[in-house]
Amino acid sequence: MKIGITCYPTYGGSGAVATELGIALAARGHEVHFITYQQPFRLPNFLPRVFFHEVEVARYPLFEFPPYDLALAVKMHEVVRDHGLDVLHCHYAIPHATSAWIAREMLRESGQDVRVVTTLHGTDITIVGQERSFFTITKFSIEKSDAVTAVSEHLRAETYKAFGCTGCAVDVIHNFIDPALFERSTHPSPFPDAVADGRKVLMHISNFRAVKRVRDVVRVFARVRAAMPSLLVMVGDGPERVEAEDEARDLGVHGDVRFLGKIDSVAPLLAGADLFLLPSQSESFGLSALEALACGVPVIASDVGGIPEVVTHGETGWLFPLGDVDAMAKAAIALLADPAQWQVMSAAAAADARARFAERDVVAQYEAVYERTVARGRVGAPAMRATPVPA
Ligand code: GMT
Repeated sequence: MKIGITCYPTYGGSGAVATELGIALAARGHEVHFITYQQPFRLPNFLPRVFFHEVEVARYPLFEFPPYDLALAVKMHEVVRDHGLDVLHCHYAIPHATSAWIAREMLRESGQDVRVVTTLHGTDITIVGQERSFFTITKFSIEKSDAVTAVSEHLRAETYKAFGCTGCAVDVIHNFIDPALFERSTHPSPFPDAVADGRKVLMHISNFRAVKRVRDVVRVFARVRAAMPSLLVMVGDGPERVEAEDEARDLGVHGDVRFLGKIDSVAPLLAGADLFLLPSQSESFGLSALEALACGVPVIASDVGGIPEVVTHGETGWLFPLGDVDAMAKAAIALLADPAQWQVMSAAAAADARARFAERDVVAQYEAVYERTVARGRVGAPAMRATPVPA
């Protein structure tokens, strides 16, 4: 099939998933066209059957906010028209699903059609989509999609609850990992000095937005550091990085915290970690936690959103109430002080990540959605129950 993929190409889980999906689809013989405002960060320069179409937004002094969604719709229309795409797969509903709907309507004018598949990733439903300025267009665009998927059961339930689309068939297709890439034994230790000093390595990876609660990451680490020689590696960057750096200085542990900034390839880093921390306020899935598990790194996280679908409490990690840094630290200390239990949990993490979230199995689920959607043609999505616009 010929598949267009639109996503946020910048550092973040939805862009990573969309890009890895496109690469996997091309490897399976499909033709994949990325339609985004810049090359996705995980997309290597050249791959057979993979194409990149840059969305350019004209600037004009009258525009306080250049209409990216319109420019995206135009590029989608052009790429479908010129390359005969079967499907436009939009990752993150806002504004991608709306742009795809506009493109499909424009194509219809010239007798051409395309199927629109929308994958809901998280804050498009739980935060941004529920903003008054986006709610009705998000609901409309989900309803107009030919197929809708969500990355977790939790997010599907949130979609039904917030947008009232009980008539819509939202499929759950979890995020995935490439087992070969996230194989711990294939990567040399990235922290030989820490290993040599007998220090445990704790890690956090995110886009450092408020929802990730990076201050809690540092607070948990400070308690672990007081109990044993350890190092905290913070990967990524974003608005809360300064807060985390301040917290590290305030708690007197900044000498044992390394802020690496944005790193595209995280597998070599995760292969050197002993524990992964994800104390998020909200998380529809937690791709970084899955990537850690795949590298045999147990995860300590907050018991929120879709995280319990990824981390199995007591088997592949530990889940605690939001903000309970004392409980998180206590469990971290106990695990890191018990090599035998760590080994058991590490092996269970790597095995479970491969059993439930392997690329091969999950990509096949997306292929099945494309095939079903193309074969079925476009049927009107069942009407959604009217739900009040949030105050
Ligand atoms: O929803 C967002 O804020 C963006 C998105 C991202 O690009 O990081 O994160 C969401 O999508 C990821 C990939 O599906 C999930 O692993 C994250 O849990 C989810 N973030 C939230 O729900 C806060």
